[in-house]
Amino acid sequence: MQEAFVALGANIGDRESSLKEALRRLANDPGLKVRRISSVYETAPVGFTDQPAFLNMTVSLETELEPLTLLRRLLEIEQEMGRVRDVRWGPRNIDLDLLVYGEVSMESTELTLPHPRMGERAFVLVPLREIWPPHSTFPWEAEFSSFSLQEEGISRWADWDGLEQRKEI
Ligand code: PH2
Ligand code: MG
Ligand code: MG
Repeated sequence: MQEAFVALGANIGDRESSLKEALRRLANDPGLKVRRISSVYETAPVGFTDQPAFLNMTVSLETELEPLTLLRRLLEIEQEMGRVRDVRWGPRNIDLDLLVYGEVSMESTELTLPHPRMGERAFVLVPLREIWPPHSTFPWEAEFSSFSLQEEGISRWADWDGLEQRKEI
């Protein structure tokens, strides 16, 4: 059994419902067990900045699926949820990114682990650090410490429990 970490993001449509729907699909997948769920953050767009603010969060999963199989399952959930890919780094109703898979380090055209740009992204590291196993060192602590949440345009939106209570999942 491996522990994998996934980033979720949404910035068009009903962002909250999209995160919940993605979580529901992960939780209902027989090959996956959702272990930890971060708070939800509202974050200023990075990369292509002329687009609406995102909601971002992270989850950890227990799985026996191989990394590529897990990646393909995540992309499949995006497809099932009607994700349209057009602008790179552009608006999306749901984005599921595989960040970390156990201790695996790999580089291929389809998948690089850990995710190659995660160290620069406060919208990834802030929710990821929240759910990182408490007794192991967070590998991006230096990058994390260099961020100012205000400068990065990140604010806490809700904790997951609060979000679940607002609307039925
Ligand atoms: N995702 C991107 C590009 N820019 N900015 C924020 N704040 N959050 C994201 O999830 C995000 C982004 C490409 O996947
Ligand atoms: Mg992404
Ligand atoms: Mg993606």
